[in-house]
Amino acid sequence: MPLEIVRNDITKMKVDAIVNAANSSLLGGGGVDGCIHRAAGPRLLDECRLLGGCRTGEAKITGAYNLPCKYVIHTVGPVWREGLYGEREKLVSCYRASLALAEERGCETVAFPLISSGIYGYPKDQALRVAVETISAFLLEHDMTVYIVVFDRNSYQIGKKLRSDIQEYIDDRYADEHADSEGERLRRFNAGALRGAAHFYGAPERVSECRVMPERKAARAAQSLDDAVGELDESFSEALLRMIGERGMTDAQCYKRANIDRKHFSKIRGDKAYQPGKRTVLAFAVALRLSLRETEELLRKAGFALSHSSKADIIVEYFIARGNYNIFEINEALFAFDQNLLGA
Ligand code: AR6
Repeated sequence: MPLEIVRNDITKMKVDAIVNAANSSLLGGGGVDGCIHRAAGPRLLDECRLLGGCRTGEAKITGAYNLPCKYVIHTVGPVWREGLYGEREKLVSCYRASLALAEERGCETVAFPLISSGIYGYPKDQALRVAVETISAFLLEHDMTVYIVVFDRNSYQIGKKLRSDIQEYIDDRYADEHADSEGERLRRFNAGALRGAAHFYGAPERVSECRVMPERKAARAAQSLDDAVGELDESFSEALLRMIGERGMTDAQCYKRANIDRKHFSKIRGDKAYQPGKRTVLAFAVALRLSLRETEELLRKAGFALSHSSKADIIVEYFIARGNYNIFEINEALFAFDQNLLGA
């Protein structure tokens, strides 16, 4: 997946490059910088000494020594001073400079911590916003998988207002669904199963039509099965390609907006009967800016439905209902609520 948010210790990431939130001396320090130097071993400091420091907003690259990655990219974030001294621009520049270096070295996978959001005091929700926006803009033009690595729950926050809005939206829907008694759920399940069975075997009048000799009945059943199979609806992949065409989008525009990588998209394109996961379908619904009704239709093509028993579904619904189709913002919110992200 091109942009993923994960909870981990960045020194454990098996990627081509990890990014270090360093200081301008590049000679080590506390926070993630301290962790990286400890895990890489003293030869990292030896190499850093040769670099002559680094200015705020810029980046330099070294080997990774004992770390499981190939490179460490050292960047120096701004110290937060109430946002009055161009901190945002400098932080954007850290991400851009680091990604440019990673690309120059042919890295396909890169992991970032939330730069400046610790000792340098950048408010965490704003630091995350800058990271997500800058990385996702880069990924619209480049093929790379980028991880934002969040160390612990407290170091990850989306805006308070967004969180409480989503929470309210979930409470209104999720709670209803889960307040049902066991008996009521069973009743609904049975009703659904009966509807499914009726749909599968044919409507009641058709059933009565079938009062014929057993062998004729079998022949007719076989024939209708053939007919039914021959009359398959448009598949998920056919529908997806049609919708991309109707919107005048290129494939790349679509899979990038869906946070889906090129290889995964090629598989879908090449296989008419491709069976996607639900999160993949939702990712495309977002990329195609589908309404809730259209989203339901696309989900149905793959055998799914939006469910108020799923927090993730309600969160996606929240964004679609508001016409917010930014997959990266949606993923930030999903992550904040401990749900799997959309995309591959
Ligand atoms: N893995 C992932 N994230 C981590 C880890 C880890 N192992 N450890 C901390 N974080 P900070 P800054 C998170 O303070 O604000 C150093 O002394 C942490 O929770 O490391 O840019 C440098 O030498 C926070 O969200 O970096 C500089 O002097 C984020 O990483 C100064 O700190 C960044 O926190 C740089 O300060």
